[in-house]
Amino acid sequence: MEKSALQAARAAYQPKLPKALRGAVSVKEGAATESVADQAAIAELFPNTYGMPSLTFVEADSKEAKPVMNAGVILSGGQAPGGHNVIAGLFDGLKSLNPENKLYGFLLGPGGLVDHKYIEITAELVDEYRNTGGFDIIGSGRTKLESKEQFDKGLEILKELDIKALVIIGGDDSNTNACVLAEYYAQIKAGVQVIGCPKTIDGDLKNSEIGTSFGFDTACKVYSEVIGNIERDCNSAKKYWHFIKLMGRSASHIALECALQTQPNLCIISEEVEAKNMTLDEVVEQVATTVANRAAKGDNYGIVLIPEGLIEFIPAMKRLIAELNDFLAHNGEEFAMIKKSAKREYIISHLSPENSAIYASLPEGVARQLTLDRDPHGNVQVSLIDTEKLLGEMVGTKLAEWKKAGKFNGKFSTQYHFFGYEGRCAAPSNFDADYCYSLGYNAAMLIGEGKTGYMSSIKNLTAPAEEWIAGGVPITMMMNMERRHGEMKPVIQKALVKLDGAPFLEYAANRDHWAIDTCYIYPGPIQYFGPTEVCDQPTKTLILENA
Ligand code: FBP
Repeated sequence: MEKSALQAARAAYQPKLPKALRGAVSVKEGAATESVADQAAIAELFPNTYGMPSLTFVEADSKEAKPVMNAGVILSGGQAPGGHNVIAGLFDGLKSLNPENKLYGFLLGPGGLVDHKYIEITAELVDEYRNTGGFDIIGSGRTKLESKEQFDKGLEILKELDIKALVIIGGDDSNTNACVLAEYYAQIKAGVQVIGCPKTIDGDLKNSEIGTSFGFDTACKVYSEVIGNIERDCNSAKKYWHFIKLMGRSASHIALECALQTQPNLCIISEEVEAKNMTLDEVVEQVATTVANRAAKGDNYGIVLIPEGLIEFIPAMKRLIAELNDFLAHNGEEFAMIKKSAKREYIISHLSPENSAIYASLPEGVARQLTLDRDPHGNVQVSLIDTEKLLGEMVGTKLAEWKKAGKFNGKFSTQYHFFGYEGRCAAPSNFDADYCYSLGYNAAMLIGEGKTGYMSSIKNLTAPAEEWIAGGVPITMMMNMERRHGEMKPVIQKALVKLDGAPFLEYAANRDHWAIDTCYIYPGPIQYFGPTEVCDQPTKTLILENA
């Protein structure tokens, strides 16, 4: 593979490991754990993997030779910067346990395990991908691993390749499935360990034991660079309002972090909209008021950040989507047969009066987007909904009304942007390069200790990498029971933006000032070489949460 000069230089970068993982390791067991909620129900569903202790690795005097073993790895769900380094760390960690160990990669996500599609990850292959972005070394996919048939089919290939441990790199849903798989293989005594790794740019897989999911750092820095560029353009020409939608299927962590890095005029936080029980019209009013206030001082330009999950957090829209989900689950085939031009009327005539009225009031494009296919986990594909345009157009309509009433006397021209795919495969920042390599290496150490049902955990992330704390967290510890497709299921609790958390409070303390004045910050591109305070800073979210 041909490399750019930067790629060639980055290939030589040796990611930093926590001190405890740099030589021989031994494991220290903590106290027994409990799930975050619904303890009795989770304990009953996971009799073999519930209540295990949390683990910490510490330096040991001498290295114990481990028997030869093969391992497998799967990349699951959306891409996130640093995935290749998780695999590189896992590969190096396995080789440090025993140079004869082999690593197999299942292709295009969990489906590769079920369909027996795999490659051996060799030293030459892994060297091609060190410190690069993307998941293309083996590809990723969203097949949901959940049925006994899939688990048994997977076990056939694991046995054939003599694989004793499987590492699943994924978000909350994929790690939930990893935990179910670990439990099942333990129950049937399959002799296969399952270890999870916390991945997602969305940043919503985190808790007391997992500081952040990998990829969040790089993705936010890439988006913030581009938002900063747009702010500068905006501040130069002073003629547009830019509506920028940012990825994050549910949680608004990406939008909030980018707001802290770039200080836009407004950042909508879905969790706040939900907590305040706001209607779509109230959200529109909030944006229009910001536009009008700036116009009153002659500033007909600005920046609005919008989290892509917003639509599902507006309580009335949430109720509409819930009814649509149920309705389409039961009537999907009939709906697919209806002529395109009649689909809207068909939905309107079948929903409850409240939801039907809301659906009918939505612009054509958004209404259609809400009926598109769900992802394999049953989620509306919010990245396909043009929320930024919906908001911009509705704000335009409101300002036109205000103009007639003499309440607005400015200009309102819009530009729309959606940042998501641009950042998911970016070359990892130093933070993500080090964090991901450590997560992978650490996963190998958990395998070496014979553990299953654990998530690889690296803590103390605002300190220099050598002081990071490596260990494992039982995945059951992160679980609670939630209603999914009409049934109560054990799932990893999603971490939404906390309205009493330090990152949101920091934004809330500054937003009135940022709304009216122009306080933009232009963060510029990720830097790899140079002073630590420029190259090795974690996100503001992590710094504020750990302050
Ligand atoms: P994961 O939760 O699997 O990491 O994916 C998150 C995400 O990047 C969201 O931000 C976005 O809504 C979604 O993936 C897009 O999915 P797709 O890649 O299937 O279009």
